[in-house]
Amino acid sequence: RANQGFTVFFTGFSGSGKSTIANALMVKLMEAGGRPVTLLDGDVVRKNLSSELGFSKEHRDLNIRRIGFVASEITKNGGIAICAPIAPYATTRRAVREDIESHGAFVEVHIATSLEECERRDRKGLYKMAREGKIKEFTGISDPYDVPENPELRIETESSDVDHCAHQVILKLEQMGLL
Ligand code: GGZ
Repeated sequence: RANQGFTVFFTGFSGSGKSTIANALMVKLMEAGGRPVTLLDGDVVRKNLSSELGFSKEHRDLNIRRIGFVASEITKNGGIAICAPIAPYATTRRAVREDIESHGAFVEVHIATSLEECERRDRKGLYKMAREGKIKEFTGISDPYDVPENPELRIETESSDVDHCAHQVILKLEQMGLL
């Protein structure tokens, strides 16, 4: 078990801290050494693998299924995949979980930063544009987000720093016998 492949799948709002925590986790896993780690970050995937897609339910689902496919190939070959899309639909997350669990472990991590906090930070100004109607179908504002009911881990970012959040994932992976 200790050398089986696995996927850490982050989900949460835009600006919740998924990318930041995913990057910190990647550094920790690489320091731990030995195994290749692949980060499939939301905006990098959108630029390279899903560049023709928008944000309708159909397109978001396609995007998540593509990410899930790549992660399952990595997991199958004994690697570590870290995914960090919004992934707003529970049924799509479930489908990806089932695909990956046939090859290794799937660790769903809900980055539970509240919408209010994401909008207050508004690092990229996207929430303001969404409120003004300049961006349509914006998750949390004019598009749905299904809160994960049974994630392996839920992280409250408002009370701890990035390093602590990433460490919580490491502890969970150890607890699951994956590290
Ligand atoms: C949500 C959007 C939208 C809409 C552009 N809704 O903070 P960001 O900028 O870097 O993260 C968001 C990213 C979401 O892409 P994902 O591939 O993670 O979404 S999904 O899992 O639903 O496929 C945001 C930006 O793209 N963005 N328009 N309408 N986020």
